[in-house]
Amino acid sequence: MNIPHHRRLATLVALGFSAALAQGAPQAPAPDSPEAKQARLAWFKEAKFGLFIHWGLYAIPAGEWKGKHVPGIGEWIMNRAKIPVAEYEQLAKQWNPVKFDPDAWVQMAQDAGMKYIVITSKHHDGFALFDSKVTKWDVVDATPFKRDILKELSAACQKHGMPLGFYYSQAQDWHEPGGAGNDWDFGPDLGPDGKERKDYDAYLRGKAEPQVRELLTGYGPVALIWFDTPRMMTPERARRFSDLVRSLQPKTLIDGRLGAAGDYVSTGDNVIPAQVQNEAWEVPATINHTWGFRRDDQDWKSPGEVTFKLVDIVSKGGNYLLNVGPTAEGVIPQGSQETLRTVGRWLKVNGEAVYGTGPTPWGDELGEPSAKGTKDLRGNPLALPHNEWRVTTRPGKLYFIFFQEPRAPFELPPMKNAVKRAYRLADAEPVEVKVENGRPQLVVARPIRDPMATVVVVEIEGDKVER
Ligand code: H79
Repeated sequence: MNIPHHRRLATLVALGFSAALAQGAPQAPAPDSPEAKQARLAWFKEAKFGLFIHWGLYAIPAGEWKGKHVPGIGEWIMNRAKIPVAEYEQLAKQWNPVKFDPDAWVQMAQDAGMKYIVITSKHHDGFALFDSKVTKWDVVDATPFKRDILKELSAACQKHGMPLGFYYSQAQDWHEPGGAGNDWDFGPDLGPDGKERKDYDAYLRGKAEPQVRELLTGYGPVALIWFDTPRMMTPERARRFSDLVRSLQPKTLIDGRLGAAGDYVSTGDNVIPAQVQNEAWEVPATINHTWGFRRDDQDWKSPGEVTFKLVDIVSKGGNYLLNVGPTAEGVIPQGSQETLRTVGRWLKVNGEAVYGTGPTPWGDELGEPSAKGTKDLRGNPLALPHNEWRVTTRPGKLYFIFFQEPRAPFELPPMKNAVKRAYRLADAEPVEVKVENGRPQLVVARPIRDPMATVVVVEIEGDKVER
């Protein structure tokens, strides 16, 4: 029954249940209500930094098929090389990641200062990393490894108190005749008339929906479901997934790519918005140039780049979901681990400026629009980013995060609030505040710079910046 919350209350009262209500069994707000959504989002807004894991059979070819280099993102190799299903299925026989150590993965995420993990339960190739009862195309039934990877990872996450979410490709499934995306075995998704040529609903009802049910019933609390590429997701089809998630685990978040509004907005892959966004949002991003492991891509972002992106995103109100692609043996590549662990050491000292903080009260420091009319490749107005500093907030506190030594003294951006005091976050060393022409300045003693970024905490009168 889908009666709006206020109407349901009215109905209950009319039916004479008012006494029971007055005795105060509090009604949970309806899952679609803004209150329920905000409650679900509380941990997510605190977390800021998550680990994305793309792992599947594509880690075996790792960017190469029959001795040929296949360009592009590694997990797309079946599509890019037009590998027939029957041939791709043979990879499962080679899946034996003997070095898979779920505890070590969760420990690494913790060392990196990451507060949640999202793993591919099934990517576009349709292969499930869990023991699914609705298909044999899964890790337990089709491989010599025979271990339910998600079961083991979820146990490790529960042990470490790490929230775990599942990526699930609901629309594309290149293994199934009714799934979207495989035009080399099953023909195009749409006819020349634009009408659907495949029995999508048979695929959705026969595989995708039952598998999402399995994920939400067999693996403990699921922090979020990360749907992707919503091809052919009509509002009705999207609704079937959201109803399933809400009915089985009302606390589970739904990302922004289901095909209907989720709990938060997902930006494009690797796309960081230029300004503060008011809804909860998340950037899915690569640490090199691929999601699934590619042997030829060891071009890891540096710890400094990752730290800048994290702080940039957080100062705009978002979360950073940063990906690693483990090898077919089950190892997270050493170079990506080194970057993440270095970021984690910075966060251990400076995390107060990141976790649970609010966005910048200003925004001018983020950058400026370029000369009138210039657009980027996506048609968005081109921004000229500034990258000297960012600011995050808590009631009564501002965290100025410097990526370059400011040309001292650093004039604080305009606010009516008086400044009480300022100090470096890393060592609590006081920073002198001098008022010049009515504007407070930070007299930053050199050297101010941590090789990554230096945080100066500014305590102000009042909770919020008044401009
Ligand atoms: O899971 C990761 C990607 O596999 C998935 N989203 C992230 C989180 C994703 N699916 N589709 N896309 C991203 C857009 C993909 C576009 C491309 Fe291609 C794939 C460009 C190059 C390879 C398709 C094939 C378009 C051109 C060739």
